[in-house]
Formats: sequence, C-alpha cells, structure tokens
Amino acid sequence: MSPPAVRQQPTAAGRTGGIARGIADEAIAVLRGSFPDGAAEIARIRSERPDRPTVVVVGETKRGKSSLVNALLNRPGLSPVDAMVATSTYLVFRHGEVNHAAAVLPGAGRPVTIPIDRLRDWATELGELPEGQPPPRMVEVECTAPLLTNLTLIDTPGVGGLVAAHAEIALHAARQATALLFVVDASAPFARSELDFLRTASESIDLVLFAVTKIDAYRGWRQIVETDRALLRTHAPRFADAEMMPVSSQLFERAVDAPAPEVARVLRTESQVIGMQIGLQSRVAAKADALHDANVLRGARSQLAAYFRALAAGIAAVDPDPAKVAQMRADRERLVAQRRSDARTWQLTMRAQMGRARTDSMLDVQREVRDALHRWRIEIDRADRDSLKALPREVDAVLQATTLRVFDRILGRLRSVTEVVLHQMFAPDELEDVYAGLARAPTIRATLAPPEARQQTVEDKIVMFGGVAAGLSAGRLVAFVPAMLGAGAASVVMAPVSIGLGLAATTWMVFSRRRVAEKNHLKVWIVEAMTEARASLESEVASQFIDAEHTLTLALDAAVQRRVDALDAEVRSIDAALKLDAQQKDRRRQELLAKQAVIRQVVAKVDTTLQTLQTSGHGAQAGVQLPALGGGSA
Ligand SMILES: Nc1nc2c(ncn2[C@@H]2O[C@H](COP(=O)(O)OP(=O)(O)OP(=O)(O)O)[C@@H](O)[C@H]2O)c(=O)[nH]1
Ligand SMILES: [Mg+2]
Repeated sequence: MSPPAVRQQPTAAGRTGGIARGIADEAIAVLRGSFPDGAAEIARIRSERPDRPTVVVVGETKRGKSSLVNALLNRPGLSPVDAMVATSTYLVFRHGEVNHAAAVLPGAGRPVTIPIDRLRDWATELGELPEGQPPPRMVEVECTAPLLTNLTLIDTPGVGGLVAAHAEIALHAARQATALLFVVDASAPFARSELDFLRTASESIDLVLFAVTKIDAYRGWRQIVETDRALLRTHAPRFADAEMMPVSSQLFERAVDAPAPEVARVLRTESQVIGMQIGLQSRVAAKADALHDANVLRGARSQLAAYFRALAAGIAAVDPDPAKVAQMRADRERLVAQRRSDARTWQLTMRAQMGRARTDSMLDVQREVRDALHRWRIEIDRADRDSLKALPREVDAVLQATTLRVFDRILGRLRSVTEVVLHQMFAPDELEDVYAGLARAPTIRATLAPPEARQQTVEDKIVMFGGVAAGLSAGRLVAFVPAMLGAGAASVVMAPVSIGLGLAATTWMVFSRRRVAEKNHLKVWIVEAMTEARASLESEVASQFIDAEHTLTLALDAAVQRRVDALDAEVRSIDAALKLDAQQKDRRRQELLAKQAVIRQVVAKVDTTLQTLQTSGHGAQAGVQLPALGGGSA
C-alpha cells in the first residue's frame, strides 16, 4: 500500500519559498554581467541541494525504530528487527528503481554490493559475516517504497544498549538529518538517558518529531504520552509542544496477512502509520525547502555585499582621493611582497598553529587508546563467555566512535588555525571579501593531486596492508577544504564515516583463532589490536594535517592573489578616472550609484525573506548574523 500523495497547498511557507527562489534568481541576474563569480556561487549553493530531505530515526535500543522504518516504507522485515538483535550500524534507505543494498566497509574505497535479504548479517550485532570481515560502517539500501520518493530515511543503532559506542554512531548519523524522528515506546515514560540523548541529538536539528510506538501492546499509552509531554515541558522545554505521534508498527504489519480487506483496513487505521507517513512528508518536506532556501539566500547576500563593495570602490575611484590612492598602492605592494617573501609571516604562523593542533590531536589519539585499553582489560576480567565472543564487534564500534571523535576535534582545530591566520593576513574590512572568495574553493581543490596519485605512498601502503580504510584519501580533501572554511557540513559529516577506522581483517582472524574463553590470551589480543589501531589512527591524523596544510596554503595564497587583483583593478579604474572630464565623471558615478541602488533593493528583500523563514519556524536559522552592507549604505 502506498502512502497517499500529499497535495501541495499554497501555504505561507510555500509562498515564502517561492519568494525566496525568485529573489535568488534576481540576485543571480543582477550579478551575472558584472560579478559573474558571485552569480556562479549562488547557483552552486542552489544546485548542491541533497536530492531528498533526510529523516534520521533515533532512540533507545529496542524501542521499535527498525520496525517503524519498515512500516513507514511498507516493507516488512527490510530493516532487521528482533527482540534480541540490535541494529549495529546505520542504514540509509534511499529511493531506487530496483531494490539494491551496498555496504561501506572499512578498507574498501567504494560500497560493496550485498544481498538485500542478508541485511541481518551485515547490519546487526548477531549476524554472521564472512570470516575475517569487519562490520560495515554504513549500509545503503535503495528501494522502491513510495515514501522514499520524497524522503531519505536513516535507521540507527539504539542508544543505551550494551555497546556504548552505538550512541556516538547514532549521534553522528543524526547530524545529517533534515529532521529527527525520536522513537520512544508506550511501555514507560521517557527515561532520563532518553532525555539526555534527545538534548544532544537535537542541538543542531530544529525539527524533532516524536513517535510513541507499540501502542497495541500497552493499553495505557495515552497516559504515557501525557507523562512524556510533561517530562518534555520540564526537562526539554523546547519540545513542550512538539508533535507526538502514537503508532503501532505491528498492527500495520499484521494488515498484510489480514483475512479480509476490511480487517486490513481497520488494522492500518488503528496502526496510525499512514498518518505518520503523511506527517513526515508534509512537515519535513516543507521544512527542507525552507532550510535550503535560507541557505541559498544567505549565500546570495554575501555575494551581493561583495559586489556592493566593489561598486563603492568604483565610485570612490571616480574622484580619487590622493591619500587613498597612495594607501591602495601601499596595500598592493604589501600583499605582493607577502606573496614573494620566502618567510611569509602568515605561513610561519600557520605552521606553528598547525604544529600545535597536530600535537594536540596526537595526544587525543594516545589518550583515547590508553583509556580504551584500560576499560577493555577490566571488561575482559568481568566478561562471561558470550560477551567475550562479542568482543571484537564491540571493540570495532568503539574504534569507529573514537575516529569520529578525534576527527571532529581536528576539524574544530583547523577552523581555529584558519581564523588566526586570516586575521593576521587581512585587515578586518577586507575579510568579508576574502571569505566570499574562499567559499568558491573548487578551483583550489582542482589544483590538488587526485587521490589516485597518493595510492603508492608509504603511508597508503601501510594503510592498505593493515586492511584499514584506504578509502580515506578519496574523501579527505573534499571534506576538509569546506570544513576549514566552515561550510559544507554534509560532506564533512560523511567523510569520517567512510574513513571510520576499524579492526583490520588480520586482527579478526587472530581473534577467531585465539582461545576466546581464555582471558589472558584475549588481553594479549586486545593490546595487539589497540596498538595496531593506534598506529593507523596516528598515521591518518598525520596525513590529514599534511593535506590540510597544503590545502590551506594554496587557499590562502589564492586569497592574497585575488586581493592583489582586486586592488589592481581599482588602481586601473582610478587611472582611467583621472583622464575623465567632469561630465563623464558624473555620468560614471550615476551609473554606479544606480547599480548600488538595485543591489540595496535586492538585499532588503533577502533580509526580509530570511527573517520570515526564521520566524515562521521553518528556517531554523535563528542566530544567523546578517551584517549590514559596508560602505555606510544599505
Ligand atoms: N507489540 C509491538 N511490538 C513491537 C512494535 N514495534 C516493534 N516491536 C517489537 O520490539 C522489538 C524491537 O523492535 P526493533 O524494531 O528491532 O527495535 P529497534 O529500536 O530497532 O532496536 P535496536 O535496533 O536494537 O535498537 C521487536 O521484538 C519488535 O517486534 C509494535 O508496534 N508493537
Ligand atoms: Mg533497530
């Protein structure tokens, strides 16, 4: 059964979206002739929209997340469900013309096709993988379910189960969300840990919808929903009025085998799954549009501001102030000297800052591994036979979470380094232009060596030899350039997943050959495994920094060149102005002022629309600062 199509009503949000798109068109039209890079940048932001808004399903273990995903997709048993087996990796469900599944494995560059009916083996704790095969980092499933034509769904491992690292993996998946679907069940009100997880997971996601599952099994579910709402009011007031959707995946599934169509219809109605399908489509689809529109407008605004400043410089150049002309020539000389000099001061600063960030990151790795080893030793002492058998999966999940943590901190540090160096290189009033230029980073990226060229470095050999994520180099540069500039969050979020460090195949083999029940053997194994993991992680961190330094140097160098070019253009226009007579000057000034007036109008529209998107609660852009245009105007 397919979910009923949602008829698009001309809502306020829809109207705002239409206005937003119209304004972006206007901005592109205004910039196209005289400021083509700015127009191209807006077009890029607009085109880089994820194909479908993404709903990430999160919650404590065994609340019925996977069952709910299956019900929403109307594909019983697709995402593995079990009273015992917990989802152990995250599963991305996308629309596809045919059903297809692929696993992102540590050690493989691209996803590996897996049988779609074997998801239980590949994505759950107790599944059976081929010998020596570490579990995947992520499983991507394409299927024809109608809901997926509008949304991508992600099922995550439950939080609060035996494997603590699952929480981190789920949180990581949650950061890709357009909206979260937080799953609780009707057996009991929110646990404290659920509220804690909710707060963390929703830090950067505006829209959280709540599903209260298993209402077929708990007659008192209405009371539980009331108590849940009261708990939200007290402990997470942001969600006091959030939508809570009671649902029973089981009733929905039972409709498939119902003895009569009438019974099936009643079961589906009682399950309330269809209402939720509709809710997800209308609320999340609308939200995604508004969010995307807000981003496009934000990009448009900064490009318009850059053009406005260029025009202001043009106006000033019509009647050149001799002092300003001298200053401009001096600025140009300073920047050119900065580029030529062997010991560029900004490079020294950058190296020093990078060195410090690298040392801190290495210390992170050492501390993480040392702490983990300590915990594993204690756990081995306490463990029974079954938990010893499950040990490598758990160690692997912890390593994945550790990688994510370490790389998150690296990103934070790289951003600080970039900030410090930029502030040293440019005057505060130059920075906005510099950022606008840096945001057009693809030209810089294109000049770097393609990932294949790095395959044969010693480090790559070590990485491949160790069976660890060789796919890293492919994702690295693409992820880090925008990251340093504070943009492109989605690609950054994805990168550490595809590079997720894990136990090497050899380590798994050794584990299976060791006498698992003998704790002393296991303690030796865990030391070997962690030593190997530490070496791999350190080598990854080191190469991340080498690449980051290279990339940042190129980006900053290009920024200086762009600034020199801009100053050259200004000096040229001043020289031309000196040759104009009074009437010509006046005409030129009027021309430029008219262009500025047009920009001012478009910027005013951008600002109003952004405000509407924010205040209507669809934009989720609260806190975005919109600095006024420079030059004392607009
Ligand atoms: N009665 C009833 N049981 C349900 C319902 N939904 C899920 N269950 C049961 O709850 C158990 C856990 O379901 P899952 O869908 O695997 O739960 P999960 O949250 O994905 O679990 P993890 O991935 O391990 O965190 C299974 O035994 C399901 O059959 C429901 O609507 N009604
Ligand atoms: Mg599950």
